[in-house]
Amino acid sequence: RYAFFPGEPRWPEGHRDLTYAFNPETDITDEIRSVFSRAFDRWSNVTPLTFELSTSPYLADITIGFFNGEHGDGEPFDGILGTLAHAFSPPSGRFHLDAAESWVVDGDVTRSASLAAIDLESVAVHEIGHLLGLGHSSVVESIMYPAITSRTKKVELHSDDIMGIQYLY
Ligand code: TQI
Ligand code: ZN
Ligand code: ZN
Repeated sequence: RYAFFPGEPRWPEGHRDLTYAFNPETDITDEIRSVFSRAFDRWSNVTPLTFELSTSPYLADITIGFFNGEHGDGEPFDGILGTLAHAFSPPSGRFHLDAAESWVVDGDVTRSASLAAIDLESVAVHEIGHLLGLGHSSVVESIMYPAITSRTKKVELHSDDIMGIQYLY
């Protein structure tokens, strides 16, 4: 079943139209932008929340960036596999991805040549759940279940994810 962070933090009532921006130091392609846009849409489809791309990482509620190793928050990335990404509970809005992963942005991850290939959209949907206040679920099929295998794609919200997010919003 779904879970929350201690104290059930969430984006406040008067702040349901959220903006997100990419760290300007990373080169973000149109394909990467559309992966994140699809991932945010999955959550906005089932909540009163909206997500709009902003060009200013200083003003945006949510900032997204790819980093290698130590990147200033005391939770260094570890190279290929291991930790893939992390996101902090509301209202932090920080969403970091390990630049060392073999991210599959476009195309079929299940047919990737790399055994370590990780589907970017699958990780984005999971991390956005954390950004909105969901912890890990015990339901194996849910997006918030804490396991992902390389070369798999899991992007559809499960009824357990939807019940969890609709409790918060
Ligand atoms: N990153 C962990 C995660 O997002 C970070 C983490 C560990 C965490 N414990 C936490 C975040 C508790 C919030 C609360 O779960 S990860 C998965 C999953 C990771 C893991 O790189 O290990 C996904 C990233 F769920 F599949 F295990 C994406 Cl989808
Ligand atoms: Zn970080
Ligand atoms: Zn997680």
